[in-house]
Amino acid sequence: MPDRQRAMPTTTPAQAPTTPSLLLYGAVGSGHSYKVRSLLLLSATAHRYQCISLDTPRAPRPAAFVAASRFGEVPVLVDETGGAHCQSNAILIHLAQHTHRFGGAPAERGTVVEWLFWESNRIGFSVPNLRFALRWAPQPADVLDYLRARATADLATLDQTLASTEFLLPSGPTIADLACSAYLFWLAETGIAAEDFAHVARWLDSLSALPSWVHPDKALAP
Ligand SMILES: N[C@@H](CCC(=O)N[C@@H](CS)C(=O)NCC(=O)O)C(=O)O
Repeated sequence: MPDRQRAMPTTTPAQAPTTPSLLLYGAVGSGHSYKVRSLLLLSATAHRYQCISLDTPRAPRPAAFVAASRFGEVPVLVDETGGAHCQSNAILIHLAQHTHRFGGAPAERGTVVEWLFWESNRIGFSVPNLRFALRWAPQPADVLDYLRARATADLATLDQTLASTEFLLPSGPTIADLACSAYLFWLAETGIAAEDFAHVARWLDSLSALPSWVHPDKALAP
């Protein structure tokens, strides 16, 4: 073969597509999964998403998920080292630290964590359980009343805060907003009208207007 035909190509070969090493396990209808998926999408963090069917009992779920999920729940984030991160708000903190996105200003970090703890005990308890009871697991009227009263009180807390600020923290949207709002995009399913909490409704509009925001039904689809 003449030398000129054997010469190395002078153009750079096309890069083989790289597979993102971050893997998020989540599920349709899971606001806890949505918090994490939303942060990954809003921060344009490369990742893969695998939808776990929660209709499947825990043991026969995919073996890699079962091995990674310390508590048997979604979400789970598996990182580039193979380390598995569980509990949605802990994952949010981990990702905010690593992406330097949505963590809030340095002086706000303590308040962000306070909102995350509030969320897990209040709006992340009341609204999901009310929705779950109404959609999938019927409960006695007393239980529904209890959950509805809690949800209403939690929405009032958010509404009061959001009356004087666009997002929960002054610097802009943070993981506190992503955590506290996750289930509220399905609020209509609880029979509670977001319009009754005008500042919450405006806040949800602001969040959904962020670049790369995706509604949970689409973000969590298989
Ligand atoms: N505290 C957990 C709650 C996670 C959770 O409740 N996950 C639900 C879906 S939203 C789940 O995996 N349920 C199925 C199961 O427990 O088998 C978190 O914040 O991540």
